[in-house]
Amino acid sequence: MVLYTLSLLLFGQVSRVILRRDIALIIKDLNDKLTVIANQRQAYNLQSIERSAEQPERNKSSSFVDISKVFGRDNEKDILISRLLSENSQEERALLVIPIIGMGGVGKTTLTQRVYDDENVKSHFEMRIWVCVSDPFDEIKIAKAITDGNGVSNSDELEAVLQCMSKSIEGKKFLLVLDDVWTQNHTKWEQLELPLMQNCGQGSRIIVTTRKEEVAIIMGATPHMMHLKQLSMQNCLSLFNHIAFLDRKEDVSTVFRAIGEGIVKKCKGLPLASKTLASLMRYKKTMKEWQDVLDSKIWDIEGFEQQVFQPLFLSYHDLAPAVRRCLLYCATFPKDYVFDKNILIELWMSQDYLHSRGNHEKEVIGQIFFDNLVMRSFFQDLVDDEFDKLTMRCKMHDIVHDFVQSLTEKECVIMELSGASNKTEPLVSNKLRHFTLMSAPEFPSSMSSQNYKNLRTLTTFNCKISAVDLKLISELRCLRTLNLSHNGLQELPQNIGDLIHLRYLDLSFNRSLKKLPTTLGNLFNLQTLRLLRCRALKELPKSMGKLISLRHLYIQFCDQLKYLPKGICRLTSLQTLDMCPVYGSEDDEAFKLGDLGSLDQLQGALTIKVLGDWKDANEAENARMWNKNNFFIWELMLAMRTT
Ligand SMILES: *[C@@H]1O[C@H](CO)[C@@H](O)[C@H](O)[C@H]1NC(C)=O
Ligand SMILES: *[C@@H]1O[C@H](CO)[C@@H](O)[C@H](O)[C@H]1NC(C)=O
Ligand SMILES: *[C@@H]1O[C@H](CO)[C@@H](O)[C@H](O)[C@H]1NC(C)=O
Ligand SMILES: *[C@@H]1O[C@H](CO)[C@@H](O)[C@H](O)[C@H]1NC(C)=O
Ligand SMILES: CC(=O)N[C@H]1CO[C@H](CO)[C@@H](O)[C@@H]1O
Repeated sequence: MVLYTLSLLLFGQVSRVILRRDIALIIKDLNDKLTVIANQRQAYNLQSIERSAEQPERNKSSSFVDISKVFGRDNEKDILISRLLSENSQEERALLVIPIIGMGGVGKTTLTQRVYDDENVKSHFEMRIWVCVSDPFDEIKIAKAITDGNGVSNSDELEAVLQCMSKSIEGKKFLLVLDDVWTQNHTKWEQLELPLMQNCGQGSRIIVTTRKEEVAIIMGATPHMMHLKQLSMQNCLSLFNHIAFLDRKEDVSTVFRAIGEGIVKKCKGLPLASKTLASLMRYKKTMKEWQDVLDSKIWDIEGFEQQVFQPLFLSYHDLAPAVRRCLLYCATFPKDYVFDKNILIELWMSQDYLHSRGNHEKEVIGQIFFDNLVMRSFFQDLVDDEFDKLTMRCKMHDIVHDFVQSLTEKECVIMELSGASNKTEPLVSNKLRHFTLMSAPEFPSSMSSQNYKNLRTLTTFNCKISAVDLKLISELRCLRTLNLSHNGLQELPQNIGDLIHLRYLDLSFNRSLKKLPTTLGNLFNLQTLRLLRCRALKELPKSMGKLISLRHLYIQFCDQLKYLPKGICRLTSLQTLDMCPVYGSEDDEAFKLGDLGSLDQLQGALTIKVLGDWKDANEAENARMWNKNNFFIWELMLAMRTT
């Protein structure tokens, strides 16, 4: 926390180190108390917190309960819908702001989501827009989100962005959801509200969800606010039972119901708390385990919002240590981030959090850990990926995110830089291991200092970095994970090959990146290389044949790649190869379709792209021969020239 305040005082350019002070303090306080209690656990009954399962549960078949099922709130839903649809509101203004106020975990977002997806609501509005706002309130980001794809302006000038926004909503009856708003700065709100008000169609509505009534006040929307109260005991219990007893036999579960009721009382009407606890109890089989949770001393800890953090703590402490680490790693991502299961597993692997057991590959262990976190409700909103059927996407509730961030405040720092400044001197503790840089035009010059020599992860989000300094790279000797995707990189420095601990490298979406240095081949620990949509990339270095640890190579949409280096056929650990360009010429340096045969670990989908002057299409037919277990050719793209 000291970190947060100091960086603002001393170095004005850091617009935020993302961590909300109040919540972090509460969690720290809880954590301290919990540690004290744990130290006295002989005297108390805390075994259930302390003892963590040796191995995580592995029951995939039943892991995905429908925890999105909603109990209660029908009344609130009807009221909200009628406010959205009513045309003859006494309110004269075209734009009506409806704040929904309630404590964290009470279900504001869930209620809003239900209303947002209601068929009547859908057909009533010409446009529906959902924006996750969080803290801080960034007008430019919000305005851009509202504009979305319509006449996007690349400018970061507030005026220009607002104009663009005004145009995109002009005369339209829209429903705008601003989820999780914290700002109490009237000016900031006004800047956004005025153009919305002036340009919207009659009957437009804004729903604002927030934990603070002050937010509704600065919006001048108090007459329309809705207080979302805690769920009734009955509904909480139904929710709890729905999850906790899902796959138990009736006669068994009745034994537990009484204890369950006691546990639900501790949730004080918060659906998130009930859900978290229910997901924990689902895997507790004995009466004693249930009683231990009910009698846990953690319930005696007093404090603001403790109702929602206590269950999270219980559930967290019950995880196997290895799974805990994987959960905490999520603190390196910004709020509202949409996680991709496969990427997450590759990242955990890069940090050496996954150890293969028996004949299970690390990826399988990662899959088990992921399921485990889903089962415990640490992740939510699970959906299959629209484009890639082999992975899944999910999100993390913002309170869970607060929770993991506060447990890692010294190790993980997310820093957002404002505007054009490059002189920032971020304050870094020597415990810093994972560093996420957001919205920076380039790496702050201070990064080439000793402070970062212990970094394990360096990630950029929404940055526009065009060059990586040799000196910076030379400092990052311990780096395992490097994400430089979505920047404007032209090239990589030669000494990237010195980062011999690197296991995960993402350079995707850098459209100007023409080639990779030969030294890349020195990264003999590298497991994942992501080069998606590097559209200017003409070839991969021959030295890639030395990347003997490589397991996942992503090169889809690298349109200029004509062939892969021959050396790829030595990468016998390779499991993922998403695209294989083959060029129809007798070049010995080129990887041929026949070479696929030596990669016998390959799984999943592969696009084969056949380019050039192909006289003989038989080779293409050969590709069909590797139709092995787990491996299928997704698409055979024949781009033969017919001239
Ligand atoms: C998984 O769940 C099913 C259904 O509840 C149960 O029959 C089975 O024994 C469980 N398997 C393990 C390994 O716990
Ligand atoms: C409120 O927001 C405006 C516009 O961004 C800013 O200039 C002002 O300093 C902010 N006021 C406070 C008290 O933060
Ligand atoms: C920082 O920005 C200034 C201009 O704003 C520029 O002259 C200088 O070269 C930059 N420093 C670095 C290290 O990029
Ligand atoms: C890497 O950064 C990009 C945006 O800069 C982001 O979309 C992506 O999810 C990040 N990946 C990881 C693994 O952090
Ligand atoms: C310089 C350059 O082409 N940068 C591109 C890198 O990739 C991002 C995301 O696709 C583009 O927005 C940049 O223009």
